[in-house]
Amino acid sequence: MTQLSPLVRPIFENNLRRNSGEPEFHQAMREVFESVSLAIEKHPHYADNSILERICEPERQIIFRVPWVDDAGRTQINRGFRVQFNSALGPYKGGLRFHPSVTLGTIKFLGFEQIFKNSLTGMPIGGAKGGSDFDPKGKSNAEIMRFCQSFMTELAGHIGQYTDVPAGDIGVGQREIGYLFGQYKRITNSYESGVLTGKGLTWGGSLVRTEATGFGTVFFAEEMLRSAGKGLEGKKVIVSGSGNVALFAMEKVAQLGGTVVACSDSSGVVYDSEGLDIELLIHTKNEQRGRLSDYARARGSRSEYRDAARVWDIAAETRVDVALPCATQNELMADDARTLIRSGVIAVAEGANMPSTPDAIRQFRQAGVLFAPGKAANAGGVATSALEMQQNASRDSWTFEHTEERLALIMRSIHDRCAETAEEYGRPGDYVLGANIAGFTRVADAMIALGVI
Ligand code: NDP
Ligand code: 2IT
Repeated sequence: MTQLSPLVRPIFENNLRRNSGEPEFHQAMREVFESVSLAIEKHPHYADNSILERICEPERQIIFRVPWVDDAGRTQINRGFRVQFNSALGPYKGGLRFHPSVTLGTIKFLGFEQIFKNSLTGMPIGGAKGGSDFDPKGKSNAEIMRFCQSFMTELAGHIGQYTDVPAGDIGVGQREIGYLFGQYKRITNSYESGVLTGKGLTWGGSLVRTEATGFGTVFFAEEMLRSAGKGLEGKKVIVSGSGNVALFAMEKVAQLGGTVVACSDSSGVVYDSEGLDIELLIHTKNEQRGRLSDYARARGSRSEYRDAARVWDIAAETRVDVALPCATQNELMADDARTLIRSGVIAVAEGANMPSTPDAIRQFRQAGVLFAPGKAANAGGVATSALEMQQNASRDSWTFEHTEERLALIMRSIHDRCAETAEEYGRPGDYVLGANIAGFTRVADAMIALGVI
């Protein structure tokens, strides 16, 4: 691990003490500190008025009990979270994650990343994240609805179109946003469309929001490849996960002429050396709420399902040009990075939040692999959420083509902002450094302007 500069080390060490038992939050902070120390060296005023200390301290953290009754009539208890991290640039904005692994530390790492990601979009949105340790797997539709209603009964008092605008993340898609929005509307007796994003098209949603994170990740990968004189056309790609982000990343790869040969879920991997049938995959996952094993069954002998396998191991058997980790944090480790590098990988773009461990990123950097960190590459989701808010505010709805064009432009400008910042700091091609510094300086400038609050 590289030593942190003395400019930021005492702040980081103090933060470790004050946020004990939150290793993912520590990891996210450390990466930002490594980059931002260079910005402080160059522009010392960024150390004034404890900007870095303040940026690491959430403005508000809400933790609440979520009681609900299951189909057997038993009372169940979960824990709900909303961490409103930073509102210097606009109302708090960020998703809700429902997964049994969720802790306060998980939500803090995600909320912290969201500050810089939202800043990079250039749009007026602050950073937040929320969620629950509720496990949606195996729950009936009625149980999901009762849980969402109970969750929103508590959350409603803390959000609003000018205050905090949640959206989806792992385990929270359009169905959950629907139940959450319904309960908010009922509690407030007001049709406040802009309070949540990721809504359905007939009740205030935006075209392209469903596809946006995956599409945006692939737009970013394409920009990165283009800057190296290459492109996705003809490339072999593997993707981890098979949820919202992964599915639409795969769709866009196929549209741009690449071939996705493997993807995964938490149970296993599907591998098809000729390319996955993306349409069937989307149908199986989204229409049937099926698993990858169901897809493999429907696809027949053309695809191979490997129970409990790791998707990155596929790179040991076949050439892989591009990897898109789109499942969850710390899912791509140093050994996986080495496997990918040996396979010939030239680009990695993170659709998930912090999917690569610091050791894996170091491997990619040393091997000269183009590497796009999640806070830049997956920003298309939240950027399109901001476009949904714009449409809600103007009571308008845009066409698919117009909205996708806006998304593509935003991803290009994020790419260029990261690349130019990396150049400016003497580290051309270092998208991690570029994303962290460009994200940080915009928030820091606003915080300085708003005074010590
Ligand atoms: P989904 O719930 O739609 O899909 C998650 C996928 O990842 C599923 O295939 C799931 O498998 C797999 N997965 C989740 N947790 C684990 C785990 N602990 N181990 C192995 N596999 C796992 O979520 P999204 O696609 O929305 O989110 C994926 C990632 O993208 C997350 O990191 C999220 O924070 C990030 N992201 C999402 C955005 C969005 O707009 N939705 C925007 C930006 C980033 P299984 O079904 O078996 O659990
Ligand atoms: O991690 C993310 O950026 C998201 N889950 C999307 C957040 C949003 O508000 O659309």
